[in-house]
Amino acid sequence: MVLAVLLSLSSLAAGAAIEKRAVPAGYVAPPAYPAPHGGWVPEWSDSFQKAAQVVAGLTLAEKTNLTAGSGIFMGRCVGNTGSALRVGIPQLCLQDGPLGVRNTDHNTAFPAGITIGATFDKDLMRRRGEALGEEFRGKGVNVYLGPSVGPLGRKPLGGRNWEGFGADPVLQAYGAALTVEGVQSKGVIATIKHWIGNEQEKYRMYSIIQDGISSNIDDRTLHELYAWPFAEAVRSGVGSAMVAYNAVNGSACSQNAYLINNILKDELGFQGFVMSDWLAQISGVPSALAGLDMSMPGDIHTVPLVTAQSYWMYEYSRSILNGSVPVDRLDDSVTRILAAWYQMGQDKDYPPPNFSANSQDAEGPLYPGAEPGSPRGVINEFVDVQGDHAVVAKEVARDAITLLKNVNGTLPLSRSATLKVFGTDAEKNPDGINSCADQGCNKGTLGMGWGSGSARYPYMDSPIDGFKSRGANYSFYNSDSFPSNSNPSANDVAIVFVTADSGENYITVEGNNGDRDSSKLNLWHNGDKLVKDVAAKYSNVVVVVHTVGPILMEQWIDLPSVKAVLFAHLPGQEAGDSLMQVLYGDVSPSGHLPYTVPKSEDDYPKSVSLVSDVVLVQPQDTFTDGLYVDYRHFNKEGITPRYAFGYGLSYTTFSFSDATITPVTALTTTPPSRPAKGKTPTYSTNIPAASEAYWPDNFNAVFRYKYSFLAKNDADAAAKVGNSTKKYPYPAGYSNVQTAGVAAGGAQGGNPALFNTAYDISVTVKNTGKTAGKAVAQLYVQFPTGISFDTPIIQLRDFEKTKELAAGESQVVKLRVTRKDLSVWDVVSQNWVVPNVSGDYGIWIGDASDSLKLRCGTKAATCVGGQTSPV
Ligand SMILES: *[C@@H]1O[C@H](CO)[C@@H](O)[C@H](O)[C@H]1NC(C)=O
Ligand SMILES: *[C@@H]1O[C@H](CO)[C@@H](O)[C@H](O)[C@H]1NC(C)=O
Ligand SMILES: *[C@@H]1O[C@H](CO)[C@@H](O)[C@H](O)[C@H]1NC(C)=O
Ligand SMILES: *[C@@H]1O[C@H](CO)[C@@H](O)[C@H](O)[C@H]1NC(C)=O
Ligand SMILES: *[C@@H]1O[C@H](CO)[C@@H](O)[C@H](O)[C@H]1NC(C)=O
Ligand SMILES: *[C@@H]1O[C@H](CO)[C@@H](O)[C@H](O)[C@H]1NC(C)=O
Ligand SMILES: *[C@@H]1O[C@H](CO)[C@@H](O)[C@H](O)[C@H]1NC(C)=O
Ligand SMILES: CC(=O)N[C@H]1CO[C@H](CO)[C@@H](O)[C@@H]1O
Repeated sequence: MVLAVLLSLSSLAAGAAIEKRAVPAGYVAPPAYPAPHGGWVPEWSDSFQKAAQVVAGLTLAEKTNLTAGSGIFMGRCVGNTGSALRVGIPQLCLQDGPLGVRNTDHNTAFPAGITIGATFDKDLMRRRGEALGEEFRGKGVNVYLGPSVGPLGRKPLGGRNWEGFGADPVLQAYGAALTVEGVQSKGVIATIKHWIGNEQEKYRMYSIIQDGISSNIDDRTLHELYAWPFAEAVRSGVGSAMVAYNAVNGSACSQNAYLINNILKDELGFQGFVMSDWLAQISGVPSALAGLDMSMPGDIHTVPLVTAQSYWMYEYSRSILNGSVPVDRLDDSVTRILAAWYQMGQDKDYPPPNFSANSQDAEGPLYPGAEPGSPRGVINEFVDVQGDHAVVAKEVARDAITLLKNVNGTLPLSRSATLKVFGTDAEKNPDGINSCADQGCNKGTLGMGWGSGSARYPYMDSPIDGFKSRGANYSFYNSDSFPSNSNPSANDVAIVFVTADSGENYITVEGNNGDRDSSKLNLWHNGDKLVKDVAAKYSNVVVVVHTVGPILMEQWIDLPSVKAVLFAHLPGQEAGDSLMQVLYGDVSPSGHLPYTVPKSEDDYPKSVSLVSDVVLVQPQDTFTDGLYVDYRHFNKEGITPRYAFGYGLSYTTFSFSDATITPVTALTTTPPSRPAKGKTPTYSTNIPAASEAYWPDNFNAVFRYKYSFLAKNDADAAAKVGNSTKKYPYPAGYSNVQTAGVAAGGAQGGNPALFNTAYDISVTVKNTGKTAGKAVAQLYVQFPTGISFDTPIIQLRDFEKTKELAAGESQVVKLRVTRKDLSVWDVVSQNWVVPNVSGDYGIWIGDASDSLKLRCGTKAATCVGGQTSPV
């Protein structure tokens, strides 16, 4: 991210003025003040009490020290807050990324978010989270910078979709909530990110020359799609949230009061702390008033590294003394941060960091950002945190593998098959598995995308390793061009490995600036040609795809010799044996697509194309597609995709039968009224003494390090302003009176009645084939006809994976729909409403979004099989 800023600085045209391009008419970023105090839900009240007691005894400089990072590269972790050691509060270590501890060693490189999404397995989602939690804790990380659910996956070319769980809010929600629960069960604070609308990489950041892209999102779409997974993460008690780089409705997410104060902290009842993405903060006072609680990494966004400048730290101390930020706003931020720390039990025996995100050396500069001249010391203890996590990592990689085509039982392979293996993706990067920083290249087996969401591989179990250890009879042609010497013979099975990659914007890979702006939806490295060339010479071709998201397969998918196709997604370090277990039939594949695979890029609405070619003005990205993202769009427009969302074959077959639907909580048009907010800590409104921020005598300051102290003169001058008659000159629309809260709120995630089960559904899943396998029961809701809200034809609301069922074996799977699942967000009443309480909702069950043959109706409370799928 730093690099991006420096690059834009170097291309700064002298004297160029920033032209404002107005957001389209109607999109507004309304004021929303004050920031709600945290601590009002019962689950957090003990932690808030403990935190408030500590905060009451802190000096001003200690408080502001805890709300910001000490600067980029100013400690072992990617983010390091200031401390208050006088009262035993250490610096907090914040570290990327969603799939493993980034930039270190002896860690597990887990399968990416998109891969766990493809398992549709809630138990695995949680167990992967627990393993991640153990690793972050083992390295001494206080705050895990994941999971990511923004981007949602609106743009198929978006660079970071693979960090999240799939292009559907409910799939994202389960991925997020279960990851949060798993990670936090180990005492690590999880971070739900990026709030919100960060759907493309290009133009995401504010710089000297250009404002970050504005995602213009209407209120209903925000609630029903983009905020949905955040709400579920909050409901799981997530301890922190990260705001996105971009703007929403023209206002930067880091200081968008409506988004942070009104929606996240009030309506969704978020009790933890809100941090900025790295260098996303663009102002001091406005971001504080808008509800930001922590500035990361502490630098100003325009010239990091160059100076000790910060929007907060000493400036925050100043703005408290001069009365520009009310004292209770700072107190609330610090209390939220410490409450999260207590909530996870980090006050007891939490290890300090024992790795360096900046260096692989054992010793080196303690503060690389202060070089030359940083004090030196031990920076890496090389602690092995892998435990037995390779087991769950491999299970995820294996159970995500999605079989899309399998003609005539080509798969599983027979043990004696003669294999010809093509494509560089089958074997490790010859330059070294970690030779590209942050995996910023696509060379060798693709186990993850690039950027801050990456981790180093401790090893890479490649597909070739897998073939070797199986004793397969194979020849490998380590090239992405078809070789002339492969000597095809009729019984050979050719296995072709192909990829599509993407990542974060600060690295460009093969012309792709994070987003797949150059490759588009095509395979990389002329993969289409390789598949076609192989298919021209071999009659049994299996294609294995490692991909960040949807690709175009039209050039070869229907070729008669392309017999089988598998998406292995992004398997992390466990790419080899996980695939072998599926290829050779130790297990049946059980992954399902976490997005739609189109036939053409034109299948998508124009509005989800990447915004490009914007110079100096704020790029505008207006979400006119509304609710119609991914399969919701294809269904609405009647476009048949190549493979539908939720699709995935097995080596066996399943039936879904004997479904039941049981009303649990009777519906009403609007939910019962919310519980009142509980008591929150009370804070003094008196501006503290200027002396609380004075530099201590003889303080040994680190060069460029961000401190919260002010020179005596500066502090006194600010205090003089604060003590003037003009108290609190806050912005227009500002109020410092805490509110009772909006109707749609009331608990973590929103009004608790929203999550009441409306109907329990059960279905018998039977393995009707000859081999063992796991099925995924997917539940989609169809709203009743005749309602006054336009709704997508079907929407995923629940899913459950069966255990491995032997041939002939059955399992009764339990699913449910909540009040929220049957509601729409009414922008007028600002509440979730059930559009017709006595309406006949269709609750459709099947194993793909386009294969739903079992319908339960809410009106008659009966279920009928053998139906025509609604899409
Ligand atoms: C964005 O503008 C739309 C249209 O006026 C409005 O409904 C929505 O609430 C706004 N969202 C935010 C986060 O300000
Ligand atoms: C702020 O944190 C830094 C880093 O731990 C520390 O050196 C400094 O003394 C702290 N300031 C206060 C006021 O405690
Ligand atoms: C108070 O200090 C902050 C931080 O330096 C500054 O942005 C703001 O303008 C100051 N307010 C007044 C009234 O001087
Ligand atoms: C499947 O196998 C049958 C019998 O061997 C053969 O007739 C048929 O052409 C095969 N189908 C395809 C698509 O290869
Ligand atoms: C591998 O397969 C080829 C072609 O079927 C065969 O000639 C050769 O003997 C096999 N090698 C082994 C070690 O089985
Ligand atoms: C604030 O101002 C009042 C009167 O203007 C003065 O009496 C008082 O000493 C001042 N307090 C501080 C802390 O400067
Ligand atoms: C609500 O659903 C019931 C039952 O299907 C139907 O009779 C009624 O007309 C619907 N009301 C509206 C306003 O659509
Ligand atoms: C398990 C282990 O070795 N933990 C170490 C991590 O590093 C800190 C120093 O920062 C040590 O105190 C821990 O013992």
